[in-house]
Amino acid sequence: MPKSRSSVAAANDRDRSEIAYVALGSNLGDRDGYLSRARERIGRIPKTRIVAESSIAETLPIGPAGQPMYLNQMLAIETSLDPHRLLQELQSIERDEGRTRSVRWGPRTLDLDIVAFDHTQVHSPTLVVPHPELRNRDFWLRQLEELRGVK
Ligand code: PH2
Ligand code: MG
Ligand code: MG
Repeated sequence: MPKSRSSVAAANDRDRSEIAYVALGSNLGDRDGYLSRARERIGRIPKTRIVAESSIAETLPIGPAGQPMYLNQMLAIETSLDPHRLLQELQSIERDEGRTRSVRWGPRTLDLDIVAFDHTQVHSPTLVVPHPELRNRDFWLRQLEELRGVK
């Protein structure tokens, strides 16, 4: 028997949308270009729209020494995608923008992290939200404040 429309939708969607906070980071190559393409691509994720953009901060690299400075930004998005589906979409954008996964916390062209949801927590082997590093990154905390203040 063919799957009903509702059971197909249930695999990827939630009943209602919610606000997610997505961190953008880049410390290799044309950093502004990577962030700008990331915003453009995130705006085209299905069932998702950008609600607000934080300012862009230049930040000291956390992790192995000798890396270039980062540009970091955060977006508030409204999405009805399931958190793991959203993660897949973000990882696909990272791959398209030349991201390779080698050194932990090493330099990267584009890093997209789900930092928090307004009403959901996730604890799975592939995704933890709120992001475990949120409390340790003052620039994320500031950008999250900025975004929660405007919506
Ligand atoms: N991301 C990392 C490792 N180190 N440092 C800064 N300044 N900004 C980041 O976004 C960042 C980092 C791994 O996700
Ligand atoms: Mg990261
Ligand atoms: Mg990441």
